[in-house]
Amino acid sequence: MEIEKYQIDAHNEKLTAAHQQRFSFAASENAKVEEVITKLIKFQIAIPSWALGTGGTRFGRFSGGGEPRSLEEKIEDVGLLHKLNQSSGAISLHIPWDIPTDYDAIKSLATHHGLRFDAMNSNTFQDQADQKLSYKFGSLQHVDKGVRQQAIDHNIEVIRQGVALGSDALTVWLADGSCFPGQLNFRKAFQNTLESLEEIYAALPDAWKVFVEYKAFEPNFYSTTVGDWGQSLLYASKLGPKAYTLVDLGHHLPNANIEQIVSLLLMEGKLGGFHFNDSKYGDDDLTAGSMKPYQLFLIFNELVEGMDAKGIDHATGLGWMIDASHNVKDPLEDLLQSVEAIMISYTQALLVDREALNIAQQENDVVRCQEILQDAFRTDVRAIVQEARLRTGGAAQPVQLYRGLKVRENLISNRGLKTVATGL
Ligand code: AOS
Ligand code: ZN
Ligand code: ZN
Repeated sequence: MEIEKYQIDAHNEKLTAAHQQRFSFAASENAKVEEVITKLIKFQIAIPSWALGTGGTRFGRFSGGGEPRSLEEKIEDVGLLHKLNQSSGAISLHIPWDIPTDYDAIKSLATHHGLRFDAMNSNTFQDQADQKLSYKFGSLQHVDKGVRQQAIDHNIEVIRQGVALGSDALTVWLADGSCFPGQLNFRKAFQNTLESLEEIYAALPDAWKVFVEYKAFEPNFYSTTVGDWGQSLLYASKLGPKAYTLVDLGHHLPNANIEQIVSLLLMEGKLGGFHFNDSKYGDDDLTAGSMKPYQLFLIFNELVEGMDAKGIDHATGLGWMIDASHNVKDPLEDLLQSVEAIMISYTQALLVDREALNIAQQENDVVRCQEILQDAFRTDVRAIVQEARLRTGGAAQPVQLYRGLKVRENLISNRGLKTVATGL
């Protein structure tokens, strides 16, 4: 199914008067509003192919229905999101779940929907049916060079596929680690992983980047070989200038100060990209901004401050992506909510009075510092985000229109009720 322009126009028309009122108030309150809107229009957040279907837990999975059954249908789904919000102009593929059969056809389908291919994701955390050696005890860290080589070759193959699609980055997330004390020699595991990553790094085309994603725990419960930003930064530094750390918001131990991590990685020129999501306990992969919106704002505050200090373009300087899983929500509605939450936090961060904050910091005026940050955080910027969306042809209220057009019902009647999309 496709959403037509006239449907968006009809929806927007009904909401124009109310929006105009809210937007003119927001504009009168914020001198920077036009500058902010220009930045919002450029800012695009990639959608991961594996977040388009209903996920599950080890206890079960409840199909939502109408889920994409092929790469083509995944691209169509992201196309629907982008039509509605004009901020989801990229898709991130996962190999081998999304291997294209016809590269040109896939590329032109993506172009038709206004999408580009974001970072490619390799998979050495599962055994595939036709696979010779098992990843049960790790992949790039494995004690057996044969297993390591198989995982290296897979990553190089993923780069090759990414090149064919016009992507320019590889994200490596490893499940490697150990479940029990004594199982692993930490130093050997690190060195094996580094050597394996070096071989993958050597296969990167010139303009490519590799993102090393870290995660505190799960599926290994005692140690993870890329367990935190320190370890990721160590790999990225040893590998060279094309290697960066990727921050997934759900991959920290409870209460970690993620905004400080982000600030320092940016300072070192080693922050590569993001996986946005939210969590209460661990790697919950919940809707961005659904649990800790203030944290999301504080992260964007550091991003804006750090990127501006270094003259890095907000839209293109880092890889922006969602990484989520949906057990109870309609995945497309959830992704619309995530993108909205990200855009809101970004807008609020753009509104922070930087000059005043600098002065307050210099004067150790702690109270004033907090006032300045919270003044931006407590500003209702929804009309500003909506204005940016309207100016690019998006829907005033994406979730409302999605429901009004009965998109899910349509997808179910086309694809069926009992569907399974490959993913987490
Ligand atoms: C796993 O926990 C990581 O967040 C990965 O980034 C991601 O979910 C996975 O690579 C998807 O296959
Ligand atoms: Zn992730
Ligand atoms: Zn994760």
